Amino acid sequence: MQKTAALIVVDLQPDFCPGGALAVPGGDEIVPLVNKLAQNFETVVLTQDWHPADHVSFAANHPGQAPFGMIDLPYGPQVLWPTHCVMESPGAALHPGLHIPHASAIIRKGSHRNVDSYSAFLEADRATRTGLDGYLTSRGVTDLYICGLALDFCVAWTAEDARGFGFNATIIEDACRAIDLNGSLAAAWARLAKAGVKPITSPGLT
Ligand code: VGL
Ligand code: ZN
Repeated sequence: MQKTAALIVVDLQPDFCPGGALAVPGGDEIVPLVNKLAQNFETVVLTQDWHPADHVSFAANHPGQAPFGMIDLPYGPQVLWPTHCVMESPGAALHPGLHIPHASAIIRKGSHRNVDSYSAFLEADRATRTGLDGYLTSRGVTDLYICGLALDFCVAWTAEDARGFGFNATIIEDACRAIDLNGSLAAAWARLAKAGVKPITSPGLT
């Protein structure tokens, strides 16, 4: 892979894997493939979903609401999730099977109590930046390859925002798993196609 390409590994954390608080079916199955793919990239960025215990996206913080319901927040509709990826808890760690020693940055997102952040670039208020765009640009990166969890939420939002910041963006489909809540996977692919995000499978990469 050229020096201008980077791999973004989204939210590969125990809470998104079977047995975790917000388990994505088959989430842990992608770990060996992600480790292998990372060897092709000089720049690898890992992300961690990283919430305070009183985070606005947790159903438990809204009396009378149940997980997977919806509420309206000042920045728009918000899915209410089971409590997950509480900062410094074991479920919020990087997956113990991840072995990417040359990964050069870790972006933690969703740590502001009143704002969720599926995207690794922009929080859900669509205004607060994580700084990832500047990090990548200052390293001369123009092409992003994105994998991880969950395909229809954090991977999709990260890929869409990557396009918005002017990067070429490709999702490595077999190195992702999806939640698929109320048709969210099909809806995500429709938005991604519109944004110019390309899907690829890992054999097409090398
Ligand atoms: C995610 C729901 C809530 C994700 C994070 O990583 O896709 N989904 N927080
Ligand atoms: Zn979250």
